[in-house]
Amino acid sequence: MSEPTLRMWPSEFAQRYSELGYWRGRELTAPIRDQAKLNPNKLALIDSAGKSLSYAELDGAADRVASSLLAWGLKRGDRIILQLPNITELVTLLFGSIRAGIIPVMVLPTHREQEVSHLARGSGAVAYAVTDIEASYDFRSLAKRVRQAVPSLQKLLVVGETGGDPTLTSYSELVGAARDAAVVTDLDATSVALFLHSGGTGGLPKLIPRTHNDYEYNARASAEVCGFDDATIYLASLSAAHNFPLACPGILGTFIVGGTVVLAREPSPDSVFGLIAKHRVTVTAAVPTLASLWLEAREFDDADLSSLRVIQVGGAKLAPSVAARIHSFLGVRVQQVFGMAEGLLNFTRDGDPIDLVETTQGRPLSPHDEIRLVDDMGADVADQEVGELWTRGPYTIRGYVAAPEANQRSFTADGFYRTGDLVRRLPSGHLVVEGRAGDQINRGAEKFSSVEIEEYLLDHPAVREIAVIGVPDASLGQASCAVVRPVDAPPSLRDLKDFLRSRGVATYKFPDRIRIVDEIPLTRFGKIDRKRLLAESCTEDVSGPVASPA
Ligand code: OOB
Repeated sequence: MSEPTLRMWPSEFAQRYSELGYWRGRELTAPIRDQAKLNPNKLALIDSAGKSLSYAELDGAADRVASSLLAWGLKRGDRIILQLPNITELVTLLFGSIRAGIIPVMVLPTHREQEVSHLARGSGAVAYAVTDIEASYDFRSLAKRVRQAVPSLQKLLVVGETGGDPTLTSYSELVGAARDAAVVTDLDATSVALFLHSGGTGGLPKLIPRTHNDYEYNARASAEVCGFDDATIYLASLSAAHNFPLACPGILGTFIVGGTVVLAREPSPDSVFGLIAKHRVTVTAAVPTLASLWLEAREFDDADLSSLRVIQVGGAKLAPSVAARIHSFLGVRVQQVFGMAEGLLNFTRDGDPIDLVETTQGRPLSPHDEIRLVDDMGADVADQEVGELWTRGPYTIRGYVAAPEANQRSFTADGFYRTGDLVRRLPSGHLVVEGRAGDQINRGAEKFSSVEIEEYLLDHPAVREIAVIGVPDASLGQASCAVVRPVDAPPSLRDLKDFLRSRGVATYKFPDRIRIVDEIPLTRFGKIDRKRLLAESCTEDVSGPVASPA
């Protein structure tokens, strides 16, 4: 496919970030090679199945994966979709691809045909790596359906059983056959190392190009601010396809300082507490709903968590009461992290007063993160007023891939990313997230665009008009509510969910509630009046508990 034009940092910014020593001109996996030389036998990685790799083994595995993928027929610049749980092979495939100059596209295990096909088309992916069966879902069938829908994507790699299907390639056979040879890389550090995906505004998720330079800085600077060192034992409990556990500081930040990463295949309290006790984990990251779940479970669990010093919490707003309980009940320090796959990260710091740690979402990572808080007209708001957060800096992208309309909407002419977050800044520089502008729903830290779901549901025969809105919810922060003007007999919530499932949409985007109306209010520009709908709120909860499986 023809290369989509990437919007990158103008040369004067690139030069400044290099001169400041933020951008080091190194390939993203080079720090692993460094550690393999410095501490070859140090434990780098261990997963829930007990599979472990020293730094020398991790470095060797990345080389073997790199040469295997090239021998398989992939070329530098090709894109490979990675959709795997937190297992060793996710890490080796990620670093092996990057080292070979094959660009991984990070997809969540919860994504289905709609999301994966969209990201595969947008990236022009030629290969797709999945597991066999995970949580009773057959990812091989999903991969085959996506292959049928996306002509560029022909090569499917399975970590696990191929089930005898000759059109699927087995990871262990492919990589097992590779010779041991260090891959020599001469990759341009200003080029794209990997693609993350956005939570989505105005439709389906978009591709976020992260370069070797900016992503290495992202992880290294995060590790420094969070005090990670070679004694750090980091537990990745959230999906490693997400920026937070991957590089904030996460897996990559831990490797940069020579610590140890533990991978949790699933984030249930049993699994996580067991791993913390077994591996003497010192730090982990959670979204607020997960942190609350751990807190509840801790009432009945006496696993030895004495090694744990910090829980980083981010992805959605953390209630101060939950932050306080993590301190008082778990005896663990909380660090709030307000970040985005597009770049900007904010952290509360170790020495911050406790009230700032519990009630703010931290302050920017880099001295060169530029922050503006603006009103509807793009003018700076007064001190301590709420405004929309705009940002640019050494690790915040300048544009999405192949998304000219989104770029027009989400980036200013002078390169600021319009986050859509409504934020207040305290005199200390700490930011407090007060809400969101626009159409994004943040359901327990899983984000999606209401417009995307409205578009699918408009095809439902019983739906004449529809608006999907985020409504306050005690356990999820926000739940989604479908406000429906029916054609005739109203559809049930179950009907809508079944319809979305048949379309191959990720389950977390299914509405939690439904409200039947005679009319959907519109603004004077003819758009759905979300503010008015929200004010009327979704009181008719016919779905039962929102956290129940869809
Ligand atoms: C993280 O990244 P994304 O890309 O999944 O979501 C970004 C959005 C932000 O724009 C904001 O709306 C929300 O998620 N968010 C928070 C938050 N952290 C993220 N809202 C309130 N409080 C927080 N602490 O979610 C992400 C990426 C890197 C590190 C941490 C989170």
